[in-house]
Parts: sequence; C-alpha cells; structure tokens
Amino acid sequence: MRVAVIHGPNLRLLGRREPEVYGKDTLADVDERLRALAAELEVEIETFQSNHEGEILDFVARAAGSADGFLVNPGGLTHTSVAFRDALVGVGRPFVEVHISNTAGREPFRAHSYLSPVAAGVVFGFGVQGYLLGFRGLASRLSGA
Ligand code: CA2
Repeated sequence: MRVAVIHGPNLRLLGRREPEVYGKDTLADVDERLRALAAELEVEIETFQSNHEGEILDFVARAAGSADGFLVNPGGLTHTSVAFRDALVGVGRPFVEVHISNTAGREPFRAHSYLSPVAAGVVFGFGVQGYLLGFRGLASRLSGA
C-alpha cells in the first residue's frame, strides 16, 4: 500500500508564522512523524509540497500511477479550487482532507471546502496531530478494515 501526501500553498511556513493558529511544528517535523507512522503501519509514503496549483495537479496525476490514496492539506486551495477537486476525483483514488486549524470556527469563507464532499474523510481542528489521524483513517480505508 502506498500513500501520497500533498501539502498545499504556504504550508512550508508551518512552525515559522502564526504559531498561535498552526502550532510550532515545522513541515519537516510533520513529514518525519508521518514517515514514522507509515513505517509502523507498513505503508509506503511520499510527500510533496508546492505553492503552485498547476504543479499540484501534475503531481496528483503522476503520483496516482503508484499511490493507492492521498492525504491532502489543500491549504487555501480548499476554498477556491474546483481544479484540485477535479484532479483528485479524476484519478479515482480515495483521499483524506486534513486541516490543522478548526476551519469551521474561523472566517466564514474557510467553512466551505470544494474537496470535502468528495473526500473519503475529513479531519480538522486537531493541530498537526490531524495528519496522523487522517493517515490512520486512510490506511484503514485502503486495507478494507
Ligand atoms: O488549517 C489548515 O490546515 C488550513 O488548511 C491552512 C491554510 C488555510 O488557508 C486553510 O483555511 C486552513 C493556510 C495554509 C498556510 O499555511 C501557513 C502555515 C503557517 C503559517 C502561515 C501559513
């Protein structure tokens, strides 16, 4: 089983800006914790971050050749991108959407996600721990458990 992790625009700032909203862990810390969990669950993992929507769409198409599912924090694309949703639906692999913050309790525009209706599951509000919860949920879904 193989999972591709996508971090959307600006998530490379994790741990460096707005720690009161997104916490103190860096993106490298998150990827390290995900890799440790993947090893424990015997799941292969690759991680990807881009600030460019087109690069993310190309990554989805490329990774779908080997990945069974996606773990995605779409960042701001959550609230704007029909194209990201179409790309994920188009490759026919289940994905779990993760948000570090509680998007339902912030500005009203963050309450809507183009991806949530087509996600296998959504985790939000648990800080970076949400990545690990989402990864477990996706692995369980992919194993048919
Ligand atoms: O809570 C989340 O994980 C978000 O997906 C983060 C996005 C935001 O647009 C979503 O509404 C919710 C923002 C990603 C920007 O990442 C930063 C991380 C640290 C500091 C500044 C930006």
